Amino acid sequence: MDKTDPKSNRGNGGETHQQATGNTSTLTTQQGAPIADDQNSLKAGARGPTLMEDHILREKLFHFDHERIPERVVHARGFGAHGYFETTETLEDVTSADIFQRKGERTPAFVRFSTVAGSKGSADLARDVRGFAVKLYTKEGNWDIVGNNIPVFFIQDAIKFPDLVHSVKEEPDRGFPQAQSAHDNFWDFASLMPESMHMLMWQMSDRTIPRSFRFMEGFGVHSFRLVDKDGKSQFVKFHWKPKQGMQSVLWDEALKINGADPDFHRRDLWNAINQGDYPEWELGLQIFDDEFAEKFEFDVLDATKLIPEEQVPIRIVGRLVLDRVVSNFFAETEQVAFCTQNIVKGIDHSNDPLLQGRNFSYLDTQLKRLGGPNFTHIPINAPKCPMHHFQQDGHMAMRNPTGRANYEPNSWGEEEGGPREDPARGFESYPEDVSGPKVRERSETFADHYSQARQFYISQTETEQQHIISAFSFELSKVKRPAIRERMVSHLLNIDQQLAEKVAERLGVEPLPAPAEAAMPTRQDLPVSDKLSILKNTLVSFKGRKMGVLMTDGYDADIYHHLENLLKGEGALCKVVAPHAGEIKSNKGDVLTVDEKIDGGPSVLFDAVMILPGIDSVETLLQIPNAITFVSDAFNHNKFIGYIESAMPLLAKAGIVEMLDEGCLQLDSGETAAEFITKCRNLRYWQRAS
Ligand code: HDD
Repeated sequence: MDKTDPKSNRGNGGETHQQATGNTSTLTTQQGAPIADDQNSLKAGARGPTLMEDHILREKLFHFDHERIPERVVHARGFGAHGYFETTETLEDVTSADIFQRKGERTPAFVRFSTVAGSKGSADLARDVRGFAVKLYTKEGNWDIVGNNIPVFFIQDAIKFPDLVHSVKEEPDRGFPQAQSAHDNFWDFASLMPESMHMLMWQMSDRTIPRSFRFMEGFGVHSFRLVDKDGKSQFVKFHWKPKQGMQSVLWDEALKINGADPDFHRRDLWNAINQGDYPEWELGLQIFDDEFAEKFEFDVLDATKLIPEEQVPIRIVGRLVLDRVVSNFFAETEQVAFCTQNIVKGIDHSNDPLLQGRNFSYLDTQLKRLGGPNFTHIPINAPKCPMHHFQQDGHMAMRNPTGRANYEPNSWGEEEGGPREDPARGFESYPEDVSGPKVRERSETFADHYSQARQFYISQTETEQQHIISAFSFELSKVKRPAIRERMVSHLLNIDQQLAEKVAERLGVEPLPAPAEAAMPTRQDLPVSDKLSILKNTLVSFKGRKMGVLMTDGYDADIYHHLENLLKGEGALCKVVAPHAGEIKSNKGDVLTVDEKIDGGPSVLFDAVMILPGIDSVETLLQIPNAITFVSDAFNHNKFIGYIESAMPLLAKAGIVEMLDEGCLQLDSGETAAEFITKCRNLRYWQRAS
């Protein structure tokens, strides 16, 4: 290339982009005019000022300057994927919803998972509720189930939502902390809102640090209504049950994962789908009638309460499969607009005051976020069934009614008159009797704030209870004002004495405060509900999980390949972690590509680990601090650890040789490898923790 050519500064080592990519399409302006030079602006002389005349530069900068849209006011950080919902049981007996009428029918779906508090660029493993929003493109209109991975909510009335969100987000004077509830403002608000106690128990449990989106449940939270073709109605709660089972990480892992891979959850979903390991959830319905609602211990319109599955069993009616990643994050994941008011005939809202407020808020927020009333023209939001209406114009209108008539009724006849109502097919609200004085009041039936919080706590395994105690202690230790800590302890005393005492001890709250004044005493008679625990419901399987194998040159090829094959058979992944990137060579001379250099692949990124140094090269690992923490962290996080004899010096340096337990296994034969995988199916060796 001629260095004196003023156009030689093209980047890519002097190649044009077309040459570098082999792409033959021509770069154009937004107006479609081909561009000859995208490297240099138009100037008066090579060293002179840029000319205003440069329409190509101006168009490019104009567009770039306007690339951002407001992030969601909550749930800003999210990740979406496409898939389908398959009806596995017809429901004509309880609803006229078209999606449930034909067994085996598939309905396109889009799902967005999210955290709540953090900004768009925050880390995935914040301790936070996860959003689980599902858009079902049914043949009779879009139906959105905008849920969370927790079946209850912090507040009972939508009027408190802005306060809740303000309190958990960054404190307004200083602009931090980011994506954390561990600060004064959140706990100040929460401790003044006894109705949040049940949700706080869930928030402080392992539910809020899921291993991945694939391993969490989803809930529609509110009671909705199902309405059948004769107008008869029953209540319903929606549940998504992961076929992969449930799994969470430890808090210490969450903190470390955030450093090692802040995109851990989105990368996991992206990789799983691209590898053909499609995550799947069953849709379960809890259906109950007005009679049950009347006699149930709590108000079914109160979003801080759940109905234990033991009381109303779940009926599985379909499955949701995610089988396609987005092709453009902004176009799909960022622009998708979920709205609780997107329901279809056969489904209806209930009078839950939280839901009623949401039905305003979601539509309203899209106007701000997406810039106008035509956001349903964006492909990800558009129904996939025919739609005809007289709504017109506005910013960015892509579809306007055609023909003469843009109003209704009209007398323009079939051709020109446009769409007409269809009383038989159209949406009908359930004609519930409603009357009452206009009041700003909370129903007395919403007043019990502690009983289900207690039921949740006593339903957990001892390990899970320990995690809850630790989480409360950690979060409240970040609170600076002692009165807030004390107030929280006084609430915990209404939930469980031991829980309160342990948290108080760790916070140095002494003496114990008096229990908080309660509108209703805590019920001691609610039974343990096993379904509320993650660990009591662990699916014994290593499918979809990841083994990290710490290796060096000279590794034993037989052991590695045997393990790798077993993992493949299990539907799990095997990742090579080594002191250097590139390749490593086995004792037989064959070569493996390294997946992670040790400092980029700590054991927190894996579900179980294997330590497989070359016979003579464990010394290399002993010199690397990250190799030592790879082992000690895996042990402290109760992971299953496989090792070969020559790894012993590393285990010794990690301080675990004296403590080797049933969760650690020396592999020396095919049989022991199989035994190791069988152990790994339990996901964690929790006995180590106790
Ligand atoms: Fe909400 C977003 C879930 C109460 C107002 N919410 C949002 C998202 C999820 C939920 C999953 C993200 C959707 C997406 O991925 O785009 N929200 C819930 C659940 C609630 C809840 C399960 C209680 C049961 N939300 C709630 C209330 C209000 C809102 C009470 C207001 C009165 N939520 C919003 C919002 C957001 C939102 C401000 C922000 C972005 C958006 O809607 O599209 O309108």
